[in-house]
Amino acid sequence: MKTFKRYTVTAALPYANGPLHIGHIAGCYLPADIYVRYLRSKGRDVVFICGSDEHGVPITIRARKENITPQQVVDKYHNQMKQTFEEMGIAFSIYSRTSSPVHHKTASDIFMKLYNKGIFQESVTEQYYDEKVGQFLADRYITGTCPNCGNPNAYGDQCEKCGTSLSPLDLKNPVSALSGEKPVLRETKNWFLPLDKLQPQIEAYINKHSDWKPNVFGQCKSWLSQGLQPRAMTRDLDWGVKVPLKGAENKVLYVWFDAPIGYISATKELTKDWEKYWKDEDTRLIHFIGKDNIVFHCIIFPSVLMCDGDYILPDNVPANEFLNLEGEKISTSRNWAVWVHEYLLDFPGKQDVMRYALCANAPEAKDNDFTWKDFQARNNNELVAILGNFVHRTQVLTWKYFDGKIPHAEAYEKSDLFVMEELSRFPQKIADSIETFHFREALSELMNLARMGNKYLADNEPWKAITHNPKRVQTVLNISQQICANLAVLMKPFMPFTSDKLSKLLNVAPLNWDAAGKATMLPDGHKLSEATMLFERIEDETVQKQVDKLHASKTVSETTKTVAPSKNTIAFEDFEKMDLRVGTIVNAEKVSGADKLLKLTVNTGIDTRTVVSGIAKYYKPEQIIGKQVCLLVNLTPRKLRGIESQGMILMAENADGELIFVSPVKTETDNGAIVK
Ligand code: B3M
Ligand code: ZN
Repeated sequence: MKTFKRYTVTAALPYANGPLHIGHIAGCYLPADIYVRYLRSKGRDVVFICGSDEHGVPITIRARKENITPQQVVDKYHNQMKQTFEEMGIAFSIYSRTSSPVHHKTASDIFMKLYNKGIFQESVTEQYYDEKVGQFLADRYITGTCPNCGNPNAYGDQCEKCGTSLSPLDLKNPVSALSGEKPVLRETKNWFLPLDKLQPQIEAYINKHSDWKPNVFGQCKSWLSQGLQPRAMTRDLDWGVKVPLKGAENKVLYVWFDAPIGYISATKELTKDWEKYWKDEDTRLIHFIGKDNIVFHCIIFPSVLMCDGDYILPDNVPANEFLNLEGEKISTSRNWAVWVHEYLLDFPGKQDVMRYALCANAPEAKDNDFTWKDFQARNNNELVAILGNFVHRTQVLTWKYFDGKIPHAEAYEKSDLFVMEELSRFPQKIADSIETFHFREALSELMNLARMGNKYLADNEPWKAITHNPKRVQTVLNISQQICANLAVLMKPFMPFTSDKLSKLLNVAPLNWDAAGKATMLPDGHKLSEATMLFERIEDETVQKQVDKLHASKTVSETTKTVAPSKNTIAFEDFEKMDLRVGTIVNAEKVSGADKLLKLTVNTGIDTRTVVSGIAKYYKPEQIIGKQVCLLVNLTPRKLRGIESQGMILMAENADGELIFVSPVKTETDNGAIVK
């Protein structure tokens, strides 16, 4: 493997259109920070680059919603995000912003360089135009029905329900989000990056990186296999980096052209020496991102860099999958999120607990779920019970028996030698995992070191040995303290605040990675600082409060803003005609040839009957067997796909257009109970 002289590590530039939530942190900022802190600890030359992405439609959409200008939006959120990152200990070398003059110049210079090289293809295409507001419509400003799944609220670039990427022309019944009117098609000229022609070069580049994470490499291959298409690098919008060409006055650079260049601009702002971080083959360029940004970082940005010709290409793009929250997708618009700035207020001084929980449960290979229960368990059962407990016992015993001074280790026994031998392997083990972007694994190795310490104490019982063999206690506590000192070094990338706290407890200056692995980090007689706890328990009511807050502040999605108008009133007698009951689904199976339908067997309390329900898209049979539901039992039976359906299950359509059960809230309601 090639050795590099220096590293340029970037983390995706978050849109400055709202506060940061834990999904952002888990997705790319925390892994990037762990990686960089590790490299710094190894004494490597590294710049860690990030900043706000202040262009693009997400900003203008926000501005419209808040009824302020796009500039006001980015000013507001840029500062807030910058502060949140700092407080979470995400230690960028620079946190810049794409509205900076340096960035506008850098992006437009690179655009002009490609233009002058004759790279762009000028094409006139038809774009949707809103005649009422006199504006071309960005893909995101057009909504309509998804041709793939029928979601009526799909966007012009993507259907968020089925995940298909779309172009505005694919949508059925398109509507302008600006005016609510039906848009018209109008011709406009734009400059396209001919990805189709670049495909062979890009393919060669991707193929050299089959070591990338399977999710990343796989996505690239699938894009390539579909055949790359030219992509417009300019857009008919008024917010962004102006296109530096005559006749393009009302156009800006495509946000995905300018944003990754933001990494370069920020490095320029950071250091006069920026070129070596971007143009020297001995520099390793690594982009940490979330999975929705893969194609932009692995295909489009490298294409731009290749066309420019002066830059190195990304050597790795360790993208994470998504983090869900309490079983649901994190959603800004539905306010289903744990906002980091709120966490910091609610849990002062507990940055590392969240860092730990997010890393231990990071969506590295698949989407993962954050729950407050898991957060509590990670804290109580791991940080407090394993790591904190080991360090605390070691400190307290050393104070008790040796007045807070590191005792001299007398003769080593076999078990001591074994522990020291194991200890010597941890730095490399953890480093190997970090260097290959397996941060969960790295963190669990760190905890294994603390576990080993606990076991060592438990096996040797210094609290008993002190009465008959104080010399033995000296050795045991000496080694235990050395483990603590190692922990302080090795935990730093993951839990920098706790690492500093532990270094203070041990009364040592923070040390670098290569100092670890030895059982001689603390010399005999070294005086410790007073013993305090590293972590404290988190009680049930504390996390319950967070869960309650989450549910209470959940808002109904904007996508359901078209709430159906209420129907005509009916007489009570009419309502009474409906026989609604609680029943239990005792069996469920697919209906062959009908991908929407499930054949359910329901115990209604009255009888056990068959109900055919159009919910196959939302539930797998095995998920719903045993579930209690409400159903209408006196509906005239009707045949669906040859099966007689004897009733109807009550379902509600949620904000994402999915059907969810209307279930009795208290479980274990008797089947047959009347719903009224
Ligand atoms: N702002 C997209 C995002 O936040 C985008 C990343 C830019 S990285 C150059 O998902
Ligand atoms: Zn769809």
